[in-house]
Amino acid sequence: MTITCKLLLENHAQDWQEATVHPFLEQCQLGIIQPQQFNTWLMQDYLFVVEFTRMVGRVLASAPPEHFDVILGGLAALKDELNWFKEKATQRQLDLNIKKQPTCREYCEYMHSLADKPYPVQATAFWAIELAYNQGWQLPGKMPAPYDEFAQRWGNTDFTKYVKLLSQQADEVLETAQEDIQKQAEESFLIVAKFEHHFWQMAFHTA
Ligand code: HMH
Repeated sequence: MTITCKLLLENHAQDWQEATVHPFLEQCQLGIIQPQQFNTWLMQDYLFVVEFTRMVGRVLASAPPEHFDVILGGLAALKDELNWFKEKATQRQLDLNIKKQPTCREYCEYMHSLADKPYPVQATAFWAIELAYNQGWQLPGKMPAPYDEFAQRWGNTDFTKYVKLLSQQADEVLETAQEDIQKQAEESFLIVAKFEHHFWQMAFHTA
């Protein structure tokens, strides 16, 4: 039996719920998140996205040319996103020249380690990382300003379509992957889910 993105979500519904439903997001939706906690998330996520961009560059390097269109679209969006993060940090007078918290650092190290994995594993992790933010920012429902802008960035319908394309590309290569590679893809899904859960939690560990 072949693993698919849909089956991963069904078989690990609890882990995925913890990755995408968190008091941080609920407090954004209620407009009661403490600015210091929001800013902690924002700065750590900028540092994460820098390393995530490098990971996507490595995914491109492993991908068949038929997958380039979607991945290059993702990289173009990341170019915009990195500039947007810097704008948000300037508006909030935040210094992005800070250290990564342990969870952020470990997550970035994990993304680096994916370079040594077969492409189906990389494609599955890539999809899971994007889906976590797509669903995480969408699930709470409409957010008040200034958080609506953040919810829109990852929750908008184009981003949802992009994540769907990522799942199709992952499914396509999982279908012909050997069993142990499928197993590794499943492990990477669970590792991403764990890191995503801890990443939200990091907002409450102010440095
Ligand atoms: C922690 N996961 C984390 N940050 C992000 N920006 C994404 C996923 C992206 O899409």
